[in-house]
Amino acid sequence: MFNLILFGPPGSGKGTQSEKLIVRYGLKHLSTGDLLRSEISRQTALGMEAKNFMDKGQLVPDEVVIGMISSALDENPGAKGFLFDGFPRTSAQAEALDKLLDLKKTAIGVMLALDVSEEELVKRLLKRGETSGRTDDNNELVIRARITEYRNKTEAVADYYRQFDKVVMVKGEGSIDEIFEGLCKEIDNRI
Ligand code: B4P
Repeated sequence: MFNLILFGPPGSGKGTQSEKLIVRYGLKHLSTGDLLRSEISRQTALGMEAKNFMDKGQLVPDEVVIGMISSALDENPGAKGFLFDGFPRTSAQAEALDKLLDLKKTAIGVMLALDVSEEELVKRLLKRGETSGRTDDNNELVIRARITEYRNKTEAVADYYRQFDKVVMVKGEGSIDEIFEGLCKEIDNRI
């Protein structure tokens, strides 16, 4: 089983690259952003709670996302491996993920971290906001708040995996195909 984390700030291309990586490597894609948006569109109690945080550019509470990931792991017992996209986003989430994977006698193989400048992130998210209908993409103040949450709470997650020598930085600017090849090279070296 090969499990990887695709890491990076909001708008760094995690969702975009995940779609391509799961096809090439046959991994199960677990995106907490997609899972939360699905809860919102179905107007569940969890979705309504999450929306309050997401609309302000804040992270959803740890216990909510950890519970969602735990269920998703249980629902996919035969997976060849998992691609975690947008999770873990806090040190508490990282520790919880390690424990969940340990129970399944597996672990994270590598964290691939996409490196993109803040100005490029804002440009990409505002562009997506023109068509996505996502309320967290069409307001520059909310986008900046998401980047601040990333700097304050999420960046430290890379330090957590650095102690186990599992982090690889990958260039996140350039064409989607160029970035994809950079990611594949790192995976092929480890798989
Ligand atoms: P996510 O859904 O994870 O959203 P994201 O970080 O904005 O998206 P992503 O990084 O995948 O977008 P992509 O770059 O692919 O999270 C949304 C919210 O959910 C969070 O703010 C938080 O509130 C909540 N949440 C999610 N997970 C959580 C967790 N674990 N804990 C707590 N809260 C959580 O794409 C961006 C744009 O760039 C696209 O339009 C794309 O087309 C474009 N793009 C991609 N690659 C490009 C390239 N190479 N060149 C030009 N444009 C490119």
